[in-house]
Amino acid sequence: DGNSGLELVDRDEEGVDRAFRADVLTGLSEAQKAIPARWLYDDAGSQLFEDITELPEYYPTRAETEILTARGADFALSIGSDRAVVEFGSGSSVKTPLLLRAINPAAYVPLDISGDFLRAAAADLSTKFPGLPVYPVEADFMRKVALPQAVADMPKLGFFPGSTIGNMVARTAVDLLRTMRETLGAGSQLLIGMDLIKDTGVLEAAYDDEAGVTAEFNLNVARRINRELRGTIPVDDLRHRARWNDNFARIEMHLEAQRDLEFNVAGRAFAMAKGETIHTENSHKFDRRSSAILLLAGGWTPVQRWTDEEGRFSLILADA
Ligand code: AVJ
Repeated sequence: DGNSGLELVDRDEEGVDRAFRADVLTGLSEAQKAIPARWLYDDAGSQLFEDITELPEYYPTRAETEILTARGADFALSIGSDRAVVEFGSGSSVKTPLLLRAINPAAYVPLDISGDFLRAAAADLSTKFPGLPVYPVEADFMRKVALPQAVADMPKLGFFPGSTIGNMVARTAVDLLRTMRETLGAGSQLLIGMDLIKDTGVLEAAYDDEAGVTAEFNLNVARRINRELRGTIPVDDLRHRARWNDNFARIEMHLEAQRDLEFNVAGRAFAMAKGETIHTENSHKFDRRSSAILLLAGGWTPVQRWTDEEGRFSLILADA
């Protein structure tokens, strides 16, 4: 958008995001076409995701908020008030105040790749918690982040809500958990949200709602390709699909061709046969054991685990 001082996106002479183009051209050339889920979240996609969190079928946000509201006293006991809270991806404006109110930390460090999101979140938090030192950092948290000097000597609590870890395949998730450990340092803790395996009908409805908001969210990535990469994808001939893959314990979102299609993206030609799909997102679900194994592989030892009343979602506290 040009008005943030530091631009983390690498654009060519025409303003095209190079990583976006490379990911799309590579992904559309594979036998199972696929586009990495991060590209779903442009401004329109981020707004649609906010709308998703309020759908009757989409339980994760409400379930996690319930835990954060009900378990505040537990968090205070297990975490203490001397820590700096480091939030990975500070988009979630509703959950953070619940945690901060519960544990009353020494400082708050929101990390986000979007400077605009970051400044908005930091300003909002400073208003709600006038005495809390807030040190926003514009950074890609998939890499090790140098934290501000002001929190160098404080023990850290990493906060990674929303089951965002579930968007990653295991090896990427493990890499991220290890990177978080490097960012936070020895003696740190991590509070991480992980959505739970449940009835397939409930899961599939959460990702294929009656109102069609998730369908719009999914189709938005095709619209984005058309807009930003000179694409000619006939969006009206794609259909949103959400299905449970039991072998990998994940919901998969796909865009399915409703007829044989031919289209161009960034000057290259692609074809889809009727019924063929573009895989656009994974949302892995966990149980007690699989969440523990993932955390342990990432260098974190789970020490406490909370779920909502209905047992739909978990928040796990782990030690570095
Ligand atoms: C933001 C990744 C946690 O997987 O539940 C919601 C994204 N996709 N509906 C999720 C999403 C479709 C969401 N996460």
